[in-house]
Amino acid sequence: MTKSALQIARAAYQPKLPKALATGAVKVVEGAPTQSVADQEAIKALFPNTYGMPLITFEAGEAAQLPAMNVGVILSGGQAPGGHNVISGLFDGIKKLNLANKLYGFILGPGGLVDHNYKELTADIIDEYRNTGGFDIIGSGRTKLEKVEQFEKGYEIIKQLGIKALVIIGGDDSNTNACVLAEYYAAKNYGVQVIGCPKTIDGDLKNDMIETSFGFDTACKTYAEVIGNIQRDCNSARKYWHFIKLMGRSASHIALECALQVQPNVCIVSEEVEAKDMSLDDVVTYIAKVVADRAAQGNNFGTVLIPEGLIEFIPAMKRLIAELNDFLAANAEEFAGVEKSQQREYIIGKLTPENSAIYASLPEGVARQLTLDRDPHGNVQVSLIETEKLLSEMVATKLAAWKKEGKYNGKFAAQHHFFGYEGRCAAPSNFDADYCYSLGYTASMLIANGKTGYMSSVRNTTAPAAEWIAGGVPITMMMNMERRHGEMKPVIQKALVKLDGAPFKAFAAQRDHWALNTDYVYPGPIQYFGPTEVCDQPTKTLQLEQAK
Ligand code: FBP
Repeated sequence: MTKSALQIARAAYQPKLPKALATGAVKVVEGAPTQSVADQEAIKALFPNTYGMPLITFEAGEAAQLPAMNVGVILSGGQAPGGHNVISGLFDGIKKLNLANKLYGFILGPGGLVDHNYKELTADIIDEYRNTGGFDIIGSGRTKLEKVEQFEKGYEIIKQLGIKALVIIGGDDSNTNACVLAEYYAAKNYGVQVIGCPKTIDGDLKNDMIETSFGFDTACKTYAEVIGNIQRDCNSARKYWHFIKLMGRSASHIALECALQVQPNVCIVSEEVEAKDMSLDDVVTYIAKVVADRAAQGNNFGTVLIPEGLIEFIPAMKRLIAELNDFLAANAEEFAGVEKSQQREYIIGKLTPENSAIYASLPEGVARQLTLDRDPHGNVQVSLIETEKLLSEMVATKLAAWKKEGKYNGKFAAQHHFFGYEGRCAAPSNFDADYCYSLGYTASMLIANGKTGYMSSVRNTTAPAAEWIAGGVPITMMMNMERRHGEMKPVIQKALVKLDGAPFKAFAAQRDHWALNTDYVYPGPIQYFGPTEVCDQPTKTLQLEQAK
């Protein structure tokens, strides 16, 4: 494999570990028993073997040689920078406990466990992937591990390979499934432990004990670099408005973090749109107003950040999509028989007046998207809607109307961007390289101490890595009951942007200033070598959340 100069130099980087992990073995300090965040009785009844376990913190212990054990690892869901370091930390952790320990990787996600598709991860393989981005060491997949037959199929290969514990690296859904699996194996007395690790660039798997999910740091820094470059271009040519959509299936953490890093003219936060019951027209009017105010100062350029999940947070759009889903499911044949050129009018004639008016106001392409490309459950695939184009087209229409009324006198030309995949496999920043390696190493210690149903936890992450606190959090502690596909299910609570949280408040306090003034920040590329204040800064979100 040909490597870049950076890859070669970066391979030698030794990730930093919390002090407690540096000696190899650890002393376990147990805290008080825990409760789930809500619905305690229901969760307790569903997880009788793994509910109520204590929080765990590790302190430095005596190096010890433990009996040999084998461990399995799975990468689940969307890629996030640092996955390879979780695996290398896990590998180094178990090898430190006993050189005979083996690590098996299941191929292409949870499906690899069910289909018995695996490979042993030897030192040679691990060394190829240290400090690199991507999940390609074993691949990832989105198969949901939720059925008893899958658990049993998995157990067959686990037994065959003599695996003592399985580490599942995933987001909220994958860790929910890890918890269900841990409970199942515990109830069956199979002697198989299951440990989770918090992954997702979306940043929405976090709580008091899990300060951040890994990959968020690198992904946001990668997007912020490119947005910064666009802002400099925009401030040089002074002729374009850039509409930039940012990944994040549901929560707006990525857009908010990027806004804090680059100080754009506009950043929409979906959670605020929902809380204020804003309509699509309200969002468009807000952006158009900023464009018009800047134009009045002679500035016909700017940047607008848009979170990927926005559409589903606009209450009126949510209602329109719900009615469309039902209508098209019930009238699929009739709709298919309508001439393409007549479909829009046909839909307008069928919906309730409120939804019909919203549908009629949508640009042609978006309206068509809402009636096409449904997923296997019959839902509109909102992530395929080009929100950045939708908003800029609607802003253009509004500005044209204002021009006629003499309320606006400027030029509006838009450019569109979508940043998502560009950041998911970037080489992990120092923060993610260290954090992920520590999470993996922590998982090995949870396993060595016989724990199951725990998520690997590394806290105090705005301090230098040596002062980070490693330990474990019972996954049941993060759970509540939510309606999914018509049934109440135990799930890990998704962490959306809190409007009373420090990151949003910091943004809200400055956004009017950023809107009118060109006060861009240009973060530049992630630096892997150099002064600590350049290379080791955590996200603004973490810094603001943890500021005392
Ligand atoms: P995870 O929640 O699995 O970490 O994935 C997050 C994400 O990157 C979202 O930001 C994005 O909406 C989605 O995955 C894209 O999914 P896919 O990789 O299947 O295109």
